[in-house]
Amino acid sequence: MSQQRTIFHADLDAFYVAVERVLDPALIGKPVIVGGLGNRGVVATASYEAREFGVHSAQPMAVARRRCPHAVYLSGHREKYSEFSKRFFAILDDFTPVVAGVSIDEAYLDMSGSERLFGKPKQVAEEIRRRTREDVGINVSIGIGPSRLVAKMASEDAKPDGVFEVLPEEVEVFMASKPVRALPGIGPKSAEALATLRIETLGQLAAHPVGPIRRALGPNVAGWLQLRARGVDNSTVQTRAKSKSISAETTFSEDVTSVDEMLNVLGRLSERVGRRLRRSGMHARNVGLKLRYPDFTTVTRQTTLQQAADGDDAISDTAQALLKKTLRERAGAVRLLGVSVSGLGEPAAQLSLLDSNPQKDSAISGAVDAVRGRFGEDAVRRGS
Ligand code: TTP
Ligand code: MG
Repeated sequence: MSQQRTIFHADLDAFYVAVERVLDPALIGKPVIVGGLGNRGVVATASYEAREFGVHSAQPMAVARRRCPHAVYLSGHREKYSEFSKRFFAILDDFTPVVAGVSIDEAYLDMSGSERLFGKPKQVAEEIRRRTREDVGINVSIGIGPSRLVAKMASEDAKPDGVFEVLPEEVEVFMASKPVRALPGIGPKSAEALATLRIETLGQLAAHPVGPIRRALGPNVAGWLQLRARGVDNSTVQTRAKSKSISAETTFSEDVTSVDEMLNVLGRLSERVGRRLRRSGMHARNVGLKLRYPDFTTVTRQTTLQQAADGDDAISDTAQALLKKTLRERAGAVRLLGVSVSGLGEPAAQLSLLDSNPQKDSAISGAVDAVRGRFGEDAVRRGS
């Protein structure tokens, strides 16, 4: 028997429009269409208000203008979209090392076995949604299922701005009622061919004798499609290549003035970064601090460690020293704090004979990770 898997499919809602609305809140609530505005332009995305008029992605802009003449039309800000995308993926990285980005606003997460650490899948999904809303300013919908395929289809039902979970025992019923077009891989031509066999739903597709389907769609895909129609999908979530830095940051709902509180927050962010660093099996040479003042002036600084490390103390001591230095130059309230590590590499082999002993710090931090793994995030908070 194979291990039960829990896969998330996270997809930002009307992504380009959502970014435009962060940049210009006056667009909220209005039909907004982003895309090529020239004669031969196409729609990149339409807000849900515009979709009600039959506007959708990849549609010729001329058609959109006929269907929804009163919409706001924008050519968009490409650079901003990748910046927001990065921030979204940084949040996902906090929840599992197994994240596969499949487009600018969409990713699969393998959350199998993470319940001990984070809670029930639905709670975790709501937490991801909350952080995305607060840190990126955009709604994300999340589908949960025992495979990538089911998670992907569930996220369609989650939209907009929701979570939809399909439990393993619900998969068959969930799939059966869907039209064949809902299955990724079945386009208009395949749907037409299936319609001639009176196959409209995935349930009908799964139950139909395979012979006629082979003749309609070809011998190679028929059996595979029937399995998929029942929700069978064993593909794994393939992670991106190892990233070159790891970071965590937080934007405060109210600006923070107390230096003690800032130091505390840096401690917690350092633990988060440290945990991910140790999970990656790498040691970091540099520790960085990011600080944003209420007027949005943003300062980033970094220190190179004497010796590459992966312990919470090395990270948080360095980040806290950078904070003190930064505040000496400009004291005042702070809107955002972040901690990062970079210069990642394989751990050095020999033990340090210096006072600061990264291996010892690492061993303690590793033990803390293990306890957290068993009892949850708040079980252990290291004293400083
Ligand atoms: P999608 O996630 O497919 O669409 P969306 O985020 O706009 O809306 P939703 O997920 O709520 O249904 O695509 C993400 C972005 O990619 C989209 O905002 C714009 C861009 N895009 C195009 O430029 N052309 C396209 O044909 C599609 C589908 C998307
Ligand atoms: Mg999207």
